[in-house]
Amino acid sequence: MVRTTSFVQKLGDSVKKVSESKSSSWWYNHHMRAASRAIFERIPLVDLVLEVRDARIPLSSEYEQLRNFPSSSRNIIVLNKMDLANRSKTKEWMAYFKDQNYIPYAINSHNKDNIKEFLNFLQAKVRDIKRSKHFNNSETTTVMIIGIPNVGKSAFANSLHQIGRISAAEKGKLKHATVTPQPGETKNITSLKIASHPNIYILDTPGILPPEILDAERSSKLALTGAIADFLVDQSDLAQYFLSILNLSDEYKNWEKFSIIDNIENQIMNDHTQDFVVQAVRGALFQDISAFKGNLEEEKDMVQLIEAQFTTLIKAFNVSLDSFTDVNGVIASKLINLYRTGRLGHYTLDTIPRTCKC
Ligand SMILES: Nc1nc2c(ncn2[C@@H]2O[C@H](COP(=O)(O)OP(=O)(O)OP(=O)(O)O)[C@@H](O)[C@H]2O)c(=O)[nH]1
Ligand SMILES: [Mg+2]
Repeated sequence: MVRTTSFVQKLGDSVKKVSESKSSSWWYNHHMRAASRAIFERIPLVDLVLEVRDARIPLSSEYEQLRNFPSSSRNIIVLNKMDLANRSKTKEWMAYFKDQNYIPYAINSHNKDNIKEFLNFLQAKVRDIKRSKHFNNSETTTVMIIGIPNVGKSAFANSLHQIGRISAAEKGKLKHATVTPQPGETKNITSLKIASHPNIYILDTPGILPPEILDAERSSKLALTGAIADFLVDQSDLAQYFLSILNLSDEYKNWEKFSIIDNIENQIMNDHTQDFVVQAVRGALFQDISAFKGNLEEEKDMVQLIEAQFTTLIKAFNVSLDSFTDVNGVIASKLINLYRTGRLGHYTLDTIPRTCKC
């Protein structure tokens, strides 16, 4: 397999350099170390732990520190951002985790129905725990959300808080954990009430990465999905890595209808929703890949196609060559933004280990 190797290595090397650099103020800094310790101390004290992972990278987004605790029925693996992952692969990953005796749950934190179903599931689980421990129902249950940065812990906590309060017909002001597309946003542990009778509180926590990530492939996937701050990696490297994945997938085959759009520039000017830009980008990528005669298993051919795509995308994104010195950087950021919001297909980047009997 080439395929994505040199792109992976390049990205992985730069992430490794940053993680090794003691001067990096972002990576495993004083605040991350303190938060990691605080979370570690609380794990044995809470009733349930929800380990949020990114459904696009169910293994690479593991919260490694949790390995120090025996896996138990108190731990649930939440595969969040399922709307961005490949749907059938998510089903396979669910089967994999069940096969490994974990309790997995796939979710889109922005989907109210998903959150309602999850709340019902969680309340049933809490009742089971209370029955087995002979607790009475008035006792408060604490559930802690943990995970690496940017997997959607705060978005998930907010949605549970909102829907939980509405279902319980509770009045009063809603709290709000900060949600942003940048990793490393949450700095403190915050408690949000998500259910009454019995009372359930959820603890949102800061995202924690391992002190060092040595595996280039894992680093690249973390960077592409947004768990590592963008300013630490070259955006063009990220975009090249993404294009190498797209070019070997079947996703672009759905975009043929966008490749016959004429007069792109005029239409972009008149379209205020940006939908047209997305269609123009899909159409351009479809044309480039389907017209390419090389062998994408060969690295030099893949590089050649990606270079051609960067040129085509200048027009599709309507980027003016006069306005920017780093045109490739601009194209790269725009492309990554579309990928991360699911508008350039749904990819699950991790593959299931062979040991699985599922
Ligand atoms: N498409 C999609 N986006 C999501 C989902 N959940 C969260 N997001 C987005 O992912 C980004 C990160 O969400 P946060 O909730 O801030 O992530 P976090 O894990 O709390 O991040 P840190 O506090 O930095 O560790 C935001 O742009 C969210 O809107 C989801 O299920 N689907
Ligand atoms: Mg957060």
